[in-house]
Amino acid sequence: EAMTAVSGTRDDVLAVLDRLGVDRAVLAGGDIVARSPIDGGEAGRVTTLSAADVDALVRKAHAAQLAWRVVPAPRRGELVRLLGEELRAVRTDLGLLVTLEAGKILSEGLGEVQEMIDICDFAVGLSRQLYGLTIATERPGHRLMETWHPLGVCGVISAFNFPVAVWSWNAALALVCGNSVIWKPSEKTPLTAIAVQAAFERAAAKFGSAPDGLSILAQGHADVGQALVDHPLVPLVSATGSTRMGRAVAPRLAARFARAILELGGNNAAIVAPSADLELAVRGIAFAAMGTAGQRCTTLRRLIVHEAVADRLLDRLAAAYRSVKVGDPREAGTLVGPLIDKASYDGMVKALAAAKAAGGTVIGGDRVDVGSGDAYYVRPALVVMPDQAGPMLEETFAPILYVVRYRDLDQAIALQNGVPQGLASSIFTTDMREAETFMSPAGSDCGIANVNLGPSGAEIGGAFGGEKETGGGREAGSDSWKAYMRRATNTINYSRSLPLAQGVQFDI
Ligand code: UN1
Repeated sequence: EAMTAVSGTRDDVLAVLDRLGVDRAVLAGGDIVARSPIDGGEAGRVTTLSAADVDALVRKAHAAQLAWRVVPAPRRGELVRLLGEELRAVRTDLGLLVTLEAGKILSEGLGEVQEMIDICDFAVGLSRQLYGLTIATERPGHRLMETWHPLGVCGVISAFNFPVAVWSWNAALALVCGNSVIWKPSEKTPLTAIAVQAAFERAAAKFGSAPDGLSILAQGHADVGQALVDHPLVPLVSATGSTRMGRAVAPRLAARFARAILELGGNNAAIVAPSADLELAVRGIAFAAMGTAGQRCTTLRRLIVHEAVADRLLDRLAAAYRSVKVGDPREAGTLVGPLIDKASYDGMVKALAAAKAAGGTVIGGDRVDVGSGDAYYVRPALVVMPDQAGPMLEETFAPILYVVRYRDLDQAIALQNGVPQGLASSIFTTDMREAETFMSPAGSDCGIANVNLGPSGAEIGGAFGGEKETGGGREAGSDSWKAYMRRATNTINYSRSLPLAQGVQFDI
């Protein structure tokens, strides 16, 4: 497959940075390369911090937090409301920059910024709802209640694939909860981070009285992330990335009793039952498996299909895989953009070879020539496996959908749960018993379990995250905010006597 040469990202990046109010001088030099996976072109280099710089920044963020924690929460919400306004104003351009830097198609780039706006709105509402309980006390003349207090400096380590939304899930909540934020973005997406920081600074300027250092961008390599993870003034680190990264981060946080919100690998499955609406299933599977070129942590990677419908479904899927438009994500009609880099492509090649060695039949998966050797486009791969084994048990961050057949639902659920990761899952069925069983305690073991849609594309209103090797963290909606606060239990004695709990007598 050859297509017209893809190029011109450097000019696009410079133009969009101008519109986003980011000085082109940020590209003047440094040791992080700002490049676009669309053509592999470099826009310039960005300066980074070293681990030794982190201490001063954490101290600055800490000082900011001490001032911020006593600002009333609804007032803190006002800053996040202004951030949401800034994001609305730059939605199109920031979305385009996500496309340029992460390679997402335009509607997904925009969707990511929309997700930022949504979480800001959610957090503004929350800023008046950081409720603690009042609890029935066993003692007369007493009141028992809980109060939620700000926690401190929150570290955020994010990945290339959601270069802006993940920061916002954490930052919007952390800020209304009375915390400051230090963000170490992926080295692969430095420019989107700079643009987001600029939007935050405009919001802070409009707010007027935000302490300096409330949100700090710390670009750098793994040593900068590690310095954040090890800093005693950082009580919480929210880290998104591979399970390998999580294994490095979690023990270090545990060693100093800091909190971790870990959003690690997913190996997400969909079950297609005999009663499924196949038309709808094909569309749901196509978006979940091929969208974002298979580079979401929620991407559908395993399809578990009932043998009665497997042939029909596979025929339709194979047609979709053959026809889906792969190419420049800036172009209308493109559904699959580039992989982020060569390492990602190499990982896909390796996984497909392993799948073949394990008896898999591969449809698609070839590299697509775009006239630039430094860009890595692939036709998504559909791999029919004899059983769930080999590379199917791992997360390969590329568009590979493995397919296995099943006979009965218990077997399908066992397959769904039979991998080390536990992020997202789904079932396509119109049988109420099957759907409910899938969502029951004996069903999917994931943090996300959907019915009649794929595992990806979560809204911000729900808690986002997963179990097992996915790390157990929850971000965004529901009561995820509680992770960014500390809970104080308060007992107040308004009587003139001192009744002890559990009826203990201690008369002196
Ligand atoms: C991720 O891939 O890191 O559910 C997050 C989704 C998105 C978030 C994905 N809202 O696909």
